[in-house]
Amino acid sequence: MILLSLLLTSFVLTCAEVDSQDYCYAKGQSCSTETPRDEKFVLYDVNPPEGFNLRRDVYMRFAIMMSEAKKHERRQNWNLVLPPWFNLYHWKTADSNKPVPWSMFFDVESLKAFAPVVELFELFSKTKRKYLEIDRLYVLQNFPDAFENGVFDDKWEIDRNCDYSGSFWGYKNITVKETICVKYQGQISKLWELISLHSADKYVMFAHGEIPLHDYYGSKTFWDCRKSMKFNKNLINKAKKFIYEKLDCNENQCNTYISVHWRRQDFARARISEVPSLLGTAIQIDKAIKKYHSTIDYIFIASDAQNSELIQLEHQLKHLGYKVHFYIPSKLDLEQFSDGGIAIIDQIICSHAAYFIGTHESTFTFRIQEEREILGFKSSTTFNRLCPDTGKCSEPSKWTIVD
Ligand SMILES: Nc1nc2c(ncn2[C@@H]2O[C@H](COP(=O)(O)OP(=O)(O)O)[C@@H](O)[C@H]2O)c(=O)[nH]1
Ligand SMILES: *[C@@H]1O[C@H](CO)[C@@H](O)[C@H](O)[C@H]1NC(C)=O
Ligand SMILES: [Mg+2]
Repeated sequence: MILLSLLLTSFVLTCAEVDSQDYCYAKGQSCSTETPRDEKFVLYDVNPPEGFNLRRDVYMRFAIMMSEAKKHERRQNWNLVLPPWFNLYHWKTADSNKPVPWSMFFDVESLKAFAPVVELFELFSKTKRKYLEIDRLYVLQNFPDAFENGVFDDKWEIDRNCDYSGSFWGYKNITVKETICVKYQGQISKLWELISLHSADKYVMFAHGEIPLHDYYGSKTFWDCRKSMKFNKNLINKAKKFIYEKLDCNENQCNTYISVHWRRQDFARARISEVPSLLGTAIQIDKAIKKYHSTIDYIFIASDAQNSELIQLEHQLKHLGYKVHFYIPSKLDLEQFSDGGIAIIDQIICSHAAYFIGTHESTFTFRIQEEREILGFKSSTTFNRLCPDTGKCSEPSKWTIVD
């Protein structure tokens, strides 16, 4: 009898809990003090000279921060605005002076399944005003000495002077109520301390979004976010078609070709001690194939090198008996995908190769390595680098997947 009454009480209690929740929903509001309609937005911008692939990592830091916010009742109404791709330094062809939405390169539905993100144009269509007024723009800056007293502490400090070096992606109708300069170092989640300084703010922006660091680089959440960064379908299809037609493979893990990311331009000029010469590149590729995949004779090369250099490298490798492939976009491809899309197609093709050799400390290479981890390649086929012709050649860092 006692047991039965105990059971009954707990049954009644459970019902009561369900009831009170239903009540909140029925009244069209969540149980928190704020209504779900009171949406708030974080915008961010990155140091203008930074390239596409570092920006992809900065996105992950913010996306993880916003996805984690969903676990806090009082942060649930925050969204992240995807900063348009604008005026990228490495994009030489096409009209790069127009802001490009993320859907051009990524599967935005997939991004949204990981974190509450919106494209800037979606936000525009939500605002009824003629301009978008940002409540607070925090311009982040590094501390002059990151290791004050010998330690790297997470900290921030309001500063007096600074400039916003960006241009709001070229939009003249974005304005700012107040700009605040902040010296900042450490994990990105500390940005909530800044946000809470003005709790009524609806639009908050951070300039120099590359300064805050990942809370946990390489964690499971990191990889969940990374997996959600699927590319736009048209880019995937284009790359797969090339792999099928030119490299004779119809699977995710190909055994018909090896791939190389041969970063040149500024790397060949300013990082002489880390990258090989043209001839040195050919010799190293040949050695790696002989050692690991002596039956393969297809080589795919992704590069930002000038045509004249590519022709020479191709010549060297052909001389050694290989069949060399580049993805050379037609005029139409270039119009459809733009420089940014072409680079992604190069990355996808590199990702599916039996064996990959990258360039030391290139974020373009890092993103290919992550993609290969997601595709399930053995790490030994992925974390390989081109070495300088002479001198030290350190092992590449291995960031392996956490499922
Ligand atoms: N198509 C193509 N573009 C490349 C390649 N390597 C570099 N680039 C271009 O140069 C930029 C390099 O900048 P970034 O993305 O910051 O990578 P990182 O400088 O190598 O760390 C890329 O975003 C591309 O626009 C390549 O192999 N193929
Ligand atoms: C700002 O201008 C762009 C066109 O330059 C327009 O598409 C956008 O809707 C405008 N934003 C707002 C908030 O009116
Ligand atoms: Mg770069």
